[in-house]
Amino acid sequence: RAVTALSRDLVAELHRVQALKFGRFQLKSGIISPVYFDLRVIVAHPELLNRVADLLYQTAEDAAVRYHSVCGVPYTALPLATIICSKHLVPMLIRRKEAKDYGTKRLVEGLITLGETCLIIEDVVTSGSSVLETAEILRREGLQVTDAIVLVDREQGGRLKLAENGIRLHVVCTLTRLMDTLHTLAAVDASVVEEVREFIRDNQVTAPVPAVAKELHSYSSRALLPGIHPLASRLLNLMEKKTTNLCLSADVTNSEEILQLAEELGPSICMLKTHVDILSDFTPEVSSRLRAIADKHQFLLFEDRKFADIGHTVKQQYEGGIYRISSWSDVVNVHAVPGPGVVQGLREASLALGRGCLVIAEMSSQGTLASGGYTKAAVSLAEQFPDVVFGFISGSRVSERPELLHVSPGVQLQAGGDDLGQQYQSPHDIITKKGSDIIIVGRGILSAGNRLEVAELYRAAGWEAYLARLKAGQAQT
Ligand code: 5BU
Repeated sequence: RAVTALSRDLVAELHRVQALKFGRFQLKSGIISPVYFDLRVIVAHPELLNRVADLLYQTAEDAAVRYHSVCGVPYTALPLATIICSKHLVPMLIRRKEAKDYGTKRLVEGLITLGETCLIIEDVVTSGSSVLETAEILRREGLQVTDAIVLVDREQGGRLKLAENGIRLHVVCTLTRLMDTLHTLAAVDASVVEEVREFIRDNQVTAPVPAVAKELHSYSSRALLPGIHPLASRLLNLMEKKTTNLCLSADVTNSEEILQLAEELGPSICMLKTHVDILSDFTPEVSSRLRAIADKHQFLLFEDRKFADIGHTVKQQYEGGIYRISSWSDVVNVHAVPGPGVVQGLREASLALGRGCLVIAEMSSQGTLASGGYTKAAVSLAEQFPDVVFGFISGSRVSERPELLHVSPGVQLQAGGDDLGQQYQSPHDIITKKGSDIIIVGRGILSAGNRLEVAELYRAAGWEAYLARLKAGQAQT
């Protein structure tokens, strides 16, 4: 198998057209670098453009990467992706870079088939964040991203960051190799080679503390924040007291089983999430017994009802029917799609009974439409009703306000998903990287032989992640 690498004459050519420059350059991160790549210039040199595209394609071939489509990170890699797709008859996807208007405009152009794999093409990787940003947008559209091909790796830690996010990086040439080649071509002095070597050594992006960790203090201190919803305050306090940020999603169909789960796992959880409409033998007695167990073991009840109608209907769905949800469930959630009326429908009963509501800002399912502009609109809807809404259902931190809680479904210790579009993240990633507060786990626990033992594993994983986040936050301040 041919091993792909940047040949000496190609390096010389890139240097000649000034696609790489030496001096003092400010990078996106603000760091001053002695070397700078400007691959944009190669569009003026069609032959060179073709050769670079061929090398990228060959690198993917050599690594036996499998993919259905190709997406270039805008803008520099766009022509490269175009050439690859055109020559090898691969469907291309174009990621839009303009953030504006993304409520109305598509973020990705091309044919998206859920679950298919898209290969990312990029010119230069530094921290990996540009590749990751494109990968996240593609993933939100329901595509898989497993591999990225890059012409030059600046060796500052991007490879590791991408690996942590499930992306293998395949590199045509490292910065070190490139410098060696330039030196043998007498294009740069030994002193420049040394300067670049030192720069690489001193500018590693080692697992940065996510910005979200900085302002997120302990659960108990957030419980005291002025203006915090009383239910959020109660929840945060009981989490700290019981050392748990685990919410069990008790998705079983038999009432005795759910009561038994509540009783047995009650001490390990901060909240028990129900879908009462999947119980085949629901009676009002079930909800009142659940209520008693919740009070005994000090956890909240959360009926995952996802209200999505006009306020007038939602009010009746919340207070009436056979489930009379407001009479026993501390927490419910709403979709933002109807607008403020959906929260207003809950308001009266919620205030009278001391209940609270979460707004669904993101969903864990593949191809969810709750992203981008929709998520932003859901956040501003939530922030309008601090007396009713105390947080979000989301897969990441969507609001900066520390008094709002983020509750995340789609959590399992093993990565993956199910065959109906569910996608899982680990407790560690959800809490430390995504800045969420509470993990919701269903089948991760329910499918275990010993549910209590596995629930304790999840409790420990979630709590350790929270402690790690606290420590990282303290180190910053
Ligand atoms: P699982 O077994 O851990 O996949 O269960 C997840 C639960 O969370 C299940 O009850 C869903 O209805 C619920 N859920 C979700 O998975 N994703 C979402 O975006 C929302 C709710 Br909202």
